[in-house]
Amino acid sequence: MDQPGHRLTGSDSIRRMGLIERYMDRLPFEPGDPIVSLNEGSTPLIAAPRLSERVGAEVFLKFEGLNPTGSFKDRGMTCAVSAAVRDGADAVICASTGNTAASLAAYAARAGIRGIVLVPDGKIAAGKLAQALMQGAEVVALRGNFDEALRLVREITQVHPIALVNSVNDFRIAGQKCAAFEVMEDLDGRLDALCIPVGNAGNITAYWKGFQELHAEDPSVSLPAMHGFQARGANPLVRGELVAEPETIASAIRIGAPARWEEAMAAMTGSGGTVADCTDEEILDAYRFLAREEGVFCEPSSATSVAGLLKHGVGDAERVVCVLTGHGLKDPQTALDESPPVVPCEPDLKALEKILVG
Ligand code: AN7
Repeated sequence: MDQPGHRLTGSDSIRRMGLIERYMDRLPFEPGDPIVSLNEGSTPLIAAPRLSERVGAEVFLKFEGLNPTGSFKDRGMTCAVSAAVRDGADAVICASTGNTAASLAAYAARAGIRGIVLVPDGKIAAGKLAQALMQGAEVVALRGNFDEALRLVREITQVHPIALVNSVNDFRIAGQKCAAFEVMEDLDGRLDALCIPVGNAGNITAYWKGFQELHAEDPSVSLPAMHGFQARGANPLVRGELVAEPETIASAIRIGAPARWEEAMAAMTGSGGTVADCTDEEILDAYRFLAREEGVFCEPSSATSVAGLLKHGVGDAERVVCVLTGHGLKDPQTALDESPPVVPCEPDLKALEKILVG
């Protein structure tokens, strides 16, 4: 557009761009492809001064809760749904602990195609269920866990023409790797360690892929150590064996059979990182700490990256990024359960003064 006033320059235009448009030269898309986007990505990297003080390193939070549906899943979903539309699909499906379901629902709505999600009955946070339903997905509540849901969607997509958009789909990984590009752009290519929650192990796989790509092109860009953290009750990578009945308050990562197992382990060992776990109590402590001390409200599963950093450390890393994968509003019930009660007050000044100043 040549109209005056409609010209955007520099970072202004980047913020208005969706992920595929911003990184098209690094993604399996061509100009002219149909793009299904909600302007995802370009999330802020927020300095965390109190956390930095506690761990004795410079720590930043990659707040993925600020994506369009409130989680990092939107990065992979813009790619997976765009590719499905390019291939002529008229339906997409996923198994989900909640966030993938919410994201699929939004992108399927945007694309005008059928969206179907299988979620573990009673085990997904209220905000995620509300999103999936409100955005018109067909929500199937499975009497089983995520791992069983993933097995079923793999099976049904073998025999019916429905596109599978779980992170077993490589377009998901391609989209999610772009978060690594953003981090390195914001930090001028210097980062020692990345802390990240691990569930189905797609995201850690994607970040590692992104970091490796940048480093291969320009060896002066750091290859950070990848530290993956799981919940104690859903810690197959820590135990080295499947967990048949995973259980944790961090419902997003209540997964016992991660699909990207080998790639995630390769990321952690190949980068000189670690895999370790945190108890639900430690995760909730980090969740409250982030909200109250840093002013950043993420969902419990996301706080696992910080819980892991606080518990296990990251060696002598000087500069650390913790990925906060989803927004706190996803799970209002846990927030209410973990907070003090409201203070009731009659509508008069004396009553209010009594409460506030004693
Ligand atoms: C907030 O939505 O698996 O290791 O079905 O929602 O890439 O699986 C969610 C995963 C971390 C783990 N934090 O990422 C799903 C789903 C949040 C998440 C993870 C998830 P992966």
